[in-house]
Amino acid sequence: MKPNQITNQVTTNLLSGAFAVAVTGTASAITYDAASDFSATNPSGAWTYGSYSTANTPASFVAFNNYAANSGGTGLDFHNISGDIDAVPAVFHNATSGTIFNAFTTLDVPAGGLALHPGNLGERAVIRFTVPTAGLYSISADFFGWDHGSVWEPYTTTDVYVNDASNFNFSGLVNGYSLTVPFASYAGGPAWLAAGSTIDFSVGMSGSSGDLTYFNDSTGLSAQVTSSASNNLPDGGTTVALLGLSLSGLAYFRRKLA
Ligand SMILES: [Ca+2]
Repeated sequence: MKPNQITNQVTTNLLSGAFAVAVTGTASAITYDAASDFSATNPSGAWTYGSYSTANTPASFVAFNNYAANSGGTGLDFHNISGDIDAVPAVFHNATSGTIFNAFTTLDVPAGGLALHPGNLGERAVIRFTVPTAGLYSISADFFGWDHGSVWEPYTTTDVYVNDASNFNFSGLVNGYSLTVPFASYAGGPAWLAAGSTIDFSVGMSGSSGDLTYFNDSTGLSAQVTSSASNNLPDGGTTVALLGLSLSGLAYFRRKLA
């Protein structure tokens, strides 16, 4: 091996090393968790808290404009509409380290729990995820009945939806206390979503055809949206792949010169 061949081999290894670091450093999945990401600001990152003014019509989404920490002394932090006499529709969160029992005399919220409550006019409470970068995304979600009720209604009775433009159209009913309804309509792997498109997790007041009231309808939500690792590479990885080919070609060219 000639000295310049040794130099070329070292250069190739260094370039390969740099390439490997570049891939490792940028290609990681990102999970957005609605509950752990909960914030006093609205919107916050990828999440916006609000409601539909028209039943189950995503185009009618309006962001909440009021935030109340420790609402009513319950320990729950609320996003809702300023001046709303019932304080609902709302999205709220338990940031304490323990379960809050009997909040407003009717509901239990575990530590770190996130919940939605519909409005008296049929407004759906909504947590909206806005896609930050075009690419592949997967979703997992569970809805929970967290209201043990009162004389007005015995427990959570809500209809729940996960909607986006084309990939996810899940609906279910939460009829009961301490009940889990999993997001179950999408299990085919990640779907491609455009930047700026939205995924709505929403809760309405009617858990069954016979229930048309919004009383005691607090519904928990655990929701995670995960961005595939390739989303974080330039052009979904295409540029980096071409860069790798280019470096290989450069090394070959230098060897030929030697
Ligand atoms: Ca209801």
